[in-house]
Amino acid sequence: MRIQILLVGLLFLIGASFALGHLTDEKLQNFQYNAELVTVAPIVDGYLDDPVWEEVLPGKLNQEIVNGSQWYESDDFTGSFKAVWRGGFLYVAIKIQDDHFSKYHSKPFREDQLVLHIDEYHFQRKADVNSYAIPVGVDVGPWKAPLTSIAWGSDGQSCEISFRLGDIAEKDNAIGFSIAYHDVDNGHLQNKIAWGPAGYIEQEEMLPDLVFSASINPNEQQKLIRWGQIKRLYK
Ligand SMILES: [Ca+2]
Ligand SMILES: [Ca+2]
Ligand SMILES: [Ca+2]
Repeated sequence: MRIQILLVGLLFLIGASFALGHLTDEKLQNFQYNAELVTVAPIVDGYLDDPVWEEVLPGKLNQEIVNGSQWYESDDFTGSFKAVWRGGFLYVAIKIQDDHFSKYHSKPFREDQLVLHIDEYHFQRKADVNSYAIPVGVDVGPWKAPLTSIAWGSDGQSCEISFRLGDIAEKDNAIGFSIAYHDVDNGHLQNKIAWGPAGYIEQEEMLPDLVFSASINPNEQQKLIRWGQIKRLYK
């Protein structure tokens, strides 16, 4: 009987320390976006009409990272992203809706911003060197590597971004990745809404994973090749 109590106590202690010490890591480990390999890269023009974007699932921006609560889609803000890879490049498409677009006027805290982290060496930590503060609707580049280009649609509600990652963009490899929207309405920062696991907050230094996956089927490849050729005729 005493042994049983001791064993139960021991198991409880192990369980508690694991849960307390690894809670966030655990959630992050189970939280990732799979970017799919595509045969023809999307055209980085800000318009998400490339067929590749129809084939892949979105990651939703539904975590408020100032207070750590779930964000529900609303007129105030709704956003999502998709990502694919091809030939050493990662392509990210972002769709946002905002009731008040506060456009770029060189005052970072008075404008809507996308804040991305891309940790290509998978240190899994946020750092200035791997973060990008991107004003909505304009390309204020040049950007530091590995970001190579950004294009916005004319309404400022969609954009495409490419990152040159070379050998890092390889099947089953993982990088640290995060994406957040800083929503300024009527001159005031209202919310920061991110793609992240439940309970994720801004102060959390760990980044979720983006994994390079490959499971394309040949029929889709045909369609994509045609689309790439057709669209280039009009460029
Ligand atoms: Ca496009
Ligand atoms: Ca808003
Ligand atoms: Ca806004």
